[in-house]
Amino acid sequence: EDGAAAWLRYAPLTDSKLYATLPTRIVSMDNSPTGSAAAEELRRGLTSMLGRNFVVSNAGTGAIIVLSSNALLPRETYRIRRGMDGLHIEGSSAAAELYGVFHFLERVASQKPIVNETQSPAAQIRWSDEWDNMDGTVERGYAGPSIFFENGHVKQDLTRAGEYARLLASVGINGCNVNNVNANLQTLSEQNLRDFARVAEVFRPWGVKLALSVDLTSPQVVGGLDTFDPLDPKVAAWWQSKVDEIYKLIPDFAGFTVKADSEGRKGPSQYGRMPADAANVLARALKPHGGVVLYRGFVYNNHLDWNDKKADRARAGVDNFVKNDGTFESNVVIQIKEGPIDFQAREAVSPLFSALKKSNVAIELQTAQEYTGQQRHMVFLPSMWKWVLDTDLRANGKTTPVKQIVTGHTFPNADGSPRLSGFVSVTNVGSEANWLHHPMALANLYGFGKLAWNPDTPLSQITDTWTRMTWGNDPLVVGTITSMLGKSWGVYEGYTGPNGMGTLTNILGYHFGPGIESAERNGWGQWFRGEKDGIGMDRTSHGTGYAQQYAPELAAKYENPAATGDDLLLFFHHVPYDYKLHNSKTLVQSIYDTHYASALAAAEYVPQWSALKDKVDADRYAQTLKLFQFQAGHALVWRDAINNWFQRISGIADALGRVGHDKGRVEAEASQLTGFEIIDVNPWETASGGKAVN
Ligand code: BDP
Repeated sequence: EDGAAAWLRYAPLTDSKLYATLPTRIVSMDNSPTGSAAAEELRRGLTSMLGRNFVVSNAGTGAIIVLSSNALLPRETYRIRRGMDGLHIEGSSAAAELYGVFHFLERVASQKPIVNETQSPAAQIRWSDEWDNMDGTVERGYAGPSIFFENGHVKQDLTRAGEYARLLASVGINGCNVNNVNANLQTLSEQNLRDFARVAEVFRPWGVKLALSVDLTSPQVVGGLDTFDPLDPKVAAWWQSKVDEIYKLIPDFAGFTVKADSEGRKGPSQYGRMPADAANVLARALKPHGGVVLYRGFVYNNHLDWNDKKADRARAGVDNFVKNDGTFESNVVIQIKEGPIDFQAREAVSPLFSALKKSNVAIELQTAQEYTGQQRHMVFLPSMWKWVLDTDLRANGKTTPVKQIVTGHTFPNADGSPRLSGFVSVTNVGSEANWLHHPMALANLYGFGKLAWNPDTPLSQITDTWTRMTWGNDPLVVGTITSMLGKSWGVYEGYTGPNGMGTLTNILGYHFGPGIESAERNGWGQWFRGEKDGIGMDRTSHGTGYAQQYAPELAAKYENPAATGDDLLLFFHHVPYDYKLHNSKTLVQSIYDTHYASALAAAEYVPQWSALKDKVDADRYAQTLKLFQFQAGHALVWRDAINNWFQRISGIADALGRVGHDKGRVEAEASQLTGFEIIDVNPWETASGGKAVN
């Protein structure tokens, strides 16, 4: 198996007693492309899993499975119920029927009983964003070239794009933005739009709507105007006619994603305008067609002054957006990264979620493991996302977990209805057969869909069901994989950057492997201020004041190092290396110990996985084993780089004498070498002994 089927393998069940009485005739009342896709999916899945021949017809009575729409159900809702004549899967729309079918198939694949149930999604926006460039590369993509583009154009063969939409639909994702947020300036050219219509077409049967990233200079670059000032009437007119042109080609177009005034992208600030001015001009053009603008909250200055102790990139979201609160059109949604910096192994939850009280918001999560091991390390990210979604931001002094805010309930519309809101995953799949490179990384995309549908879904349910569908129902397989996934975030955080330091990876480039000092003394603001006297960013009111961007109860907690908690300590405080943690160790000793324990835990994935050798298929077994072996070795590189650096900067030796004295280790530079030279490595801490062979 090459993993292309992901969790939709529909492997034959070894024990199918539970479904023995399931009728084999599927009667579909809905002949729309989506209705037909649902019926065919059901036929295909059940035939394959149960080894009986299921057939689809348009009418019939008796023992049947009926697929039909039911306009009385709420938006995007499905209902599964047993009736006198058989089993009914109903949906408020064809897409909802499809969600019901996938859910039903998932119950069968994971050998769960069929029960009567009605399910609705928690929020309307459930999108996957892909950072694909039109030349076929994928920014922060770790699984090969784009499935959408090549040589500057949309691909001729979009088979994989259609298969991807099926995968997205299977977990309830209803929108997909296919081009990089750093958008090609020609995205909206006539030719490109005709090509994008072909992508929308292969998405359509799966109920996945196409969205596009657009650059705000388009009126100038594509339209030939002399300005892109959002308040200029010519610019507004241009956007309106461009949007009308899009809807002629793509009637179900979802909308635009906008990255502006950030990391070199131009934006409204060029004309002294605000984010709302830019978002609204697009939103007004989209509104008559039902489209939305996802305006990214990721607006910051990447030329900050490291010497300025008040400078803090984390502040940027609130500083830039709160003054616009209440001025956005009703179809603008502010898309906020889960943390205020950039997808680190752990950061505080963005305070912008609770600071915007009169705006629509969505949470942006990153399935692509940019800072979390790039799909060469196993990290089950839903553990992190759940921690974020459950974080109580105490808006208005009340219980307001992030999940309540991003599903529109904390700050509802004036009429009491939930705000337009939701979830966006930056996924970045590629052309490799299994979409994301690491077989375990698929659990992240699956888990994203499940949490976006219902953020209260227990993690254990996500790992259990995904494992059963992906690897089979054998108890040892299920037990081993769910337990490995369950601890993997903590393990990765432990050998990279614990205590809220950030990932401590190479910052100025590819974001992989240890690169501690690369984060400091540059304008990008991903600093942790590791100095002789101590480490951590002082974000209290004595420092950058960032902690005050939270609601008062939380601000008070984060002002105080003891109350902050060890997991985010260095995100908020600059403390000496011998600062005592709640675990009663000094900070630096805890860092040494955590790195040793976590690297060991990563090494243990290898024997744990090896025990499954004959219980999973040989190809995926071997591929995964190699990745675990790599992770085990790379975790050692991480461990030693970080521990050596801490020992040198703090001047405090590891109480157990391990750091810098690795027993049994032979350095390459200590060997007899012919035709090679020994070189110094910069930064020194990224190679053991600071040396490499060239
Ligand atoms: C950072 C990535 C960069 C993206 C940027 C963004 O390193 O490639 O363009 O985020 O989200 O994480 O816009």
